[in-house]
Amino acid sequence: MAKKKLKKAAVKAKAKPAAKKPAAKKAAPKAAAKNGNGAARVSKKAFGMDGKALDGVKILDFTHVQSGPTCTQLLAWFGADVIKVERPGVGDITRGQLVDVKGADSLYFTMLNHNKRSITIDSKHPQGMRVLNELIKTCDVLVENFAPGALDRMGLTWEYIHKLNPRMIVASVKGFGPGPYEDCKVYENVAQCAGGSASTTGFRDGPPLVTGAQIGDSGTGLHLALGIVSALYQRIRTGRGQKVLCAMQDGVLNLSRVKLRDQQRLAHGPLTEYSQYGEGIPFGDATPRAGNDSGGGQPGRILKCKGAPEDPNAYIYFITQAPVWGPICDLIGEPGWKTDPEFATPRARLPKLNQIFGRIEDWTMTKTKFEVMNLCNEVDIPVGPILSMKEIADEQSLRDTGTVVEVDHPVRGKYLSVGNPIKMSDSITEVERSPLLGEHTDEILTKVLGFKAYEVAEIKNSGALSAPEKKEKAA
Ligand code: CAO
Repeated sequence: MAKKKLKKAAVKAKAKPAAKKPAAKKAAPKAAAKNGNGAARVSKKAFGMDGKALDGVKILDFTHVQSGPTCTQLLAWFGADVIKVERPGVGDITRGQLVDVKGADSLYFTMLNHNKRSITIDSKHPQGMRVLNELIKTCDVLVENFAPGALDRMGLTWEYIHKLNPRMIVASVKGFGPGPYEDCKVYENVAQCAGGSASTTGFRDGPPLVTGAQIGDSGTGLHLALGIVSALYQRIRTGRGQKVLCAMQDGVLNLSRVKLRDQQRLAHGPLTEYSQYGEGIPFGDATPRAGNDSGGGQPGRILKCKGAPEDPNAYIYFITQAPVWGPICDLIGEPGWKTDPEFATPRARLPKLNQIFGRIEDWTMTKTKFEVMNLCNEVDIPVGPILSMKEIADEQSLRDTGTVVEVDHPVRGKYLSVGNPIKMSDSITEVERSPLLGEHTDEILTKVLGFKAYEVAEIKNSGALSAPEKKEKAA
């Protein structure tokens, strides 16, 4: 698509000058400048051969755990130079969490910190602050997800940073936005609950449920990445940085948008596409848990396939979408339901969804989930086989697209990771292993910040870059 657009722009640029020759030289840059950030030329290099989207952008990455690292990993995949600042000796706490290979960084850490460089700095040490000051002057974006107030307590207030580098964008993940809970620390499931997701997930007669997808952490990291690139874009025009804040509660609510839609619909009557409507169960005053009902207004359920329930993933998501009702009836052997007034219309079907899905399940249970998928897709019925993580890990097509990648690590060896899910035709992602703790400290001090050898020695000898235990031993 991007290729098409660029081609169009090039045609436009050529078309104008054809009328009047002397105007030809001016017209091309003008036309190109119109469509965005002022690039005055159209690259002649092949797609994927002209660098990456965020080449030249330097990120001071003060993130830890999951939400912030997800964001900076994406920026790194788009070409930004991400310099991860970690506490000496310990580093990002996830390096040592859920360890599976003794002595190696955990998968929790390695899978969230690809393509970054690591420097260890004690931000509370005067010499550490000296290095941080240089990083602030050099970088374009500071990303952090400390507990509320922690950055200020380090002395890195917005005013301080903005004075040192007016172009710097300061991007933060917090649990809550301004308000009664702004000082609270927040983890994934806290956000899922506070953002409205848990109250609407699960079955009506069971407790609220959190989801396996990390919508609070990774979801908010994604939101923050979009905020950062937008701020970078605005900076081209304004020349100045700005604060970008993503609260995890807000991020989860944004992803639960359709449930706030349903909350408002309740004022105008029952939610007819929810199974409980057909079952005659009254609605309360808040959006209920909908089990596996589809959120888009079309009845849907998860049904057993051949092998269930012994195989916990031998299931398929089946939607009785109105436009494909005919093919569904033919497939399951109920052609009469196409014209029977008791079944022929979506409205007539609503009170009978249990009966209908029961009949469809009788059919799906005679086939594997992949057989059901093939048969349904032949007649354009969308269905979703429940794929286990094992099946996903083995799926060749995901390897082919780089969505699942095998990465080599010097300590743990080969492991699987999720690559960049965003594919761009002119900014190709190469997934590189996560850094060891402090692996790039010297390189960053000298090559990025330009400290002289004697300055590096001074900073190092001060203990600002090493673990306190080591300092004590040396003394
Ligand atoms: N040098 C010196 N000190 C450092 C440092 C460094 N390089 N890096 C961090 N620290 C210090 C901080 O300054 C802070 O010290 P003070 O409390 O004395 O100011 C301390 O380490 C702890 O930081 P923290 O409060 O952010 O970490 P925590 O483990 O107590 O809390 C978390 C973790 C995630 C709950 C909290 O950071 C938070 O709420 N973050 C915002 C929301 C978020 O991103 N949550 C998602 C996490 S993933 O589920």
